[in-house]
Amino acid sequence: MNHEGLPVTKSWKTFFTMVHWSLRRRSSWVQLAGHEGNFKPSEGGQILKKFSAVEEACLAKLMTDVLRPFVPAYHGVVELGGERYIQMDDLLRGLQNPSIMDCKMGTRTYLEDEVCKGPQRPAPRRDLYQKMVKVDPWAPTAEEHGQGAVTKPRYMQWRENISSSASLGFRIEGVTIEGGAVQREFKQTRSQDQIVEVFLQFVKNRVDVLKTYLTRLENLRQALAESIFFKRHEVIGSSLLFLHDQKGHTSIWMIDFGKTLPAPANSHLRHNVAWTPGSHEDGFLIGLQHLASTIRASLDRAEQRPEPVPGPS
Ligand code: I3P
Repeated sequence: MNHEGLPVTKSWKTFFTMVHWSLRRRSSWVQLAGHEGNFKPSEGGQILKKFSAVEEACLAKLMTDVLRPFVPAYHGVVELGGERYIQMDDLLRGLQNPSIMDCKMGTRTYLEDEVCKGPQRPAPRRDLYQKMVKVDPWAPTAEEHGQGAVTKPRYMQWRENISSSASLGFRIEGVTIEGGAVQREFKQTRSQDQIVEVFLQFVKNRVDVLKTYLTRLENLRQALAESIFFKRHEVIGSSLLFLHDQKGHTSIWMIDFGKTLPAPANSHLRHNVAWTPGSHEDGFLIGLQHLASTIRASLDRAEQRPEPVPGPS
């Protein structure tokens, strides 16, 4: 439970996965979404996302906040087949073969509650151990190897450190270029230089797209500085979704609020300082600042490269 008495539900596979399906495989969308279980199509350019009280509370508040232009429009809760869903705008509506990048924001990607100490210590998990050794067989300690399991906070902190989350306050989760296959192999994409190369492939060296992204990020920064919502919430596991298409539509959206919780009443979140236990700081603005400098560096490089970067799609 959080301070408002809402149950904290798990965040889901990203919006990014769902929106990709909705475009690429329209005929099998329902079937695929059914398998996924968290999304359903809806009428009139909207989508349905499985209900989460935490996310619903955030979207409802965001609709009256200065951040509203940066969030998919929320249209309330609907019930379908005995399940509740959050209805919101499909951000890909009207886009042609869009390129999409999901950047998970923050220096911390787990909730403070997930690091309980003492008798409530989180149970070691075999699945997370297996994911860890797949990336780096040397990462687990001798004890973890012995157990064949690691705890979730340990796994999440390791993920933050092998990627750019810990150092830059954001990381690339997935990319699709012009409607191509989803690329997810970014777990060890850590340095700004590596990320610049991904951005250049993502935008196919387009200076105009990078400039529009930079302007949108600056507008977001200004809105965050004024936002009451942002002052009062720790934003964990939320992403910025970068979208552009061949017709020149370019935008950035804040998505995934399943782990965004109201901060305790007496806390004054700054969002630009390192987390210490109990501080509830998320490092969101550290990520925003590094994203802007990464895009600026990409812009500099794109201006020096006349030819489009050969992308993987
Ligand atoms: C997952 C990722 C998710 C997290 C999930 C991790 O790791 O960090 O954010 O879900 O935890 O396994 P990876 O990206 O390496 O696949 P939450 O954000 O909901 O915590 P889970 O295994 O408990 O679902």
